[in-house]
Amino acid sequence: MTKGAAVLFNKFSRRHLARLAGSLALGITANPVNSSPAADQQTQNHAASFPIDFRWGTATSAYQIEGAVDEDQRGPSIWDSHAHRPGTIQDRSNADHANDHYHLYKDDVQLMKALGAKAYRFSIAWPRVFPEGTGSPNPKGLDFYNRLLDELLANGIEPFATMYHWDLPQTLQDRYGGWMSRDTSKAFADYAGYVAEHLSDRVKHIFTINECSRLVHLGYGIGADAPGLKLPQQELNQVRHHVALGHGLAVQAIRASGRAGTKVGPAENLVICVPAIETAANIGAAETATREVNAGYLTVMMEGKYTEAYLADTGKNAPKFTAEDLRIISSPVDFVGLNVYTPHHYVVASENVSGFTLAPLPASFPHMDAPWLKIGPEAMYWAPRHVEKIWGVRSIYITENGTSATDQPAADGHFYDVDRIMYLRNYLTHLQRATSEGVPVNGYFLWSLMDNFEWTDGFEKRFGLYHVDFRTQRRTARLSASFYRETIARNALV
Ligand code: GBH
Repeated sequence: MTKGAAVLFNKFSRRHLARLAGSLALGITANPVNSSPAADQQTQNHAASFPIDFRWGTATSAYQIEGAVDEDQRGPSIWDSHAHRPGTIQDRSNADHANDHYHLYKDDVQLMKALGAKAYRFSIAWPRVFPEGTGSPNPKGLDFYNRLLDELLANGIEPFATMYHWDLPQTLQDRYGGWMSRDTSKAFADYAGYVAEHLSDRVKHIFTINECSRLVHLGYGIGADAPGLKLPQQELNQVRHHVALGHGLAVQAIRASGRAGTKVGPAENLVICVPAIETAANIGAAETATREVNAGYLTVMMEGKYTEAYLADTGKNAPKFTAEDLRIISSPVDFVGLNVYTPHHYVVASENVSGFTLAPLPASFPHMDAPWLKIGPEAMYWAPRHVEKIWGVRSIYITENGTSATDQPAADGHFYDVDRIMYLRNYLTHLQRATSEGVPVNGYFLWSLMDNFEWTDGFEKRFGLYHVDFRTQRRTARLSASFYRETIARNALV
């Protein structure tokens, strides 16, 4: 399959690639499509305008790609149970096999290499390393990540590891009710420390938890995601607190057990508040809104306190916590990871008590291949800019950005996912705006390297630069893979 991918790249002519290069520059030139040598020149200039050591990568997560759920003593996770429960997954699928990355990881590293990507964000499956959640580690589970790391490094790709991308060991759900108990927060820290101790000779950047808010809201609030619970408000707020606590405890454990210089931070889906019109008043209001709407997540992690409005809103249902908890939650981090897909709110300054109005989105607001995937490229500017401005964060990674799309093979067999390219080009233009203004973004991980198990959407939503045929496991480069190689990755070579 690796060969197949390379062949496909070669079928796109230089002229074709030059045109692609010209189109990335769309955001900064009035003269868009141009296949003359000047277009190549523009690309060079464009690329050079990202910081020289900027990390360009792709991203995946364990349960979404690995498969091999019963191999080498991996324990069951809450997502195995959830996906096998009737009625949970759109296409009635599960990730028992998924992309079979557990066996095909070497080929998949070659896919990254073919893109020219120099970094890779993946997640470690807790139930492979500790099948029971706690207790005895499973050396065979850890060995998979040893092999993966060695393969990445041998191919010049820098690994960035996420400790928790939602695949909680089922035993911890059974024993503690998962994140309903702070025993799970502690177990998470023990696991994270163990992994850091064994892998931080090769992994220098570690993310704690992927998207706290999604796992809390969808997993314990509305029950769509694993573990499929619909908790009353107080218990839900307590889960949120335990997840934040798990993050903080893991930061401390990774520092205590990892090699000196190991860097650690969260990978959050910040609720992004965009100023509807860029006036000073609206920008200020958008910052105020960002602090409030993220109160249970990034705000408490950065500030070590829940905002007054959050405590007032939750009232008698507020989480129970100690001052010590808040100190742990706000343990200093080395960077903040941000998953940026969509603007969540457009903000207008207001005279009301909060100082802001969240504008309702008209039904006409455009979106990509899912109603939640609203198209607002400026979210890619405002997310990191707010995080720097509000909390003084000095290092930011875009840990995910991308879109699903419905392209089918054309008559010539190629996947022309021009809508994905449109989406990426526009978001990247705003990322460039951020870095060129000095917002300290150090890297970008495109979601996703390849189509994979998209949680409750099953295999129906495809986010990959590579198309995957899940019957044959054949990977085929889409046009967006050429876009990545010819424009995005070139910057890493400047
Ligand atoms: C990320 O979440 C995940 O980290 C990643 O694993 C996933 O594959 C990727 O994005 C693509 O979705 O259906 O109306 O309830 C992205 C943020 C927040 C997007 C919750 C989906 C559900 C909206 N997600 N949202 S809805």
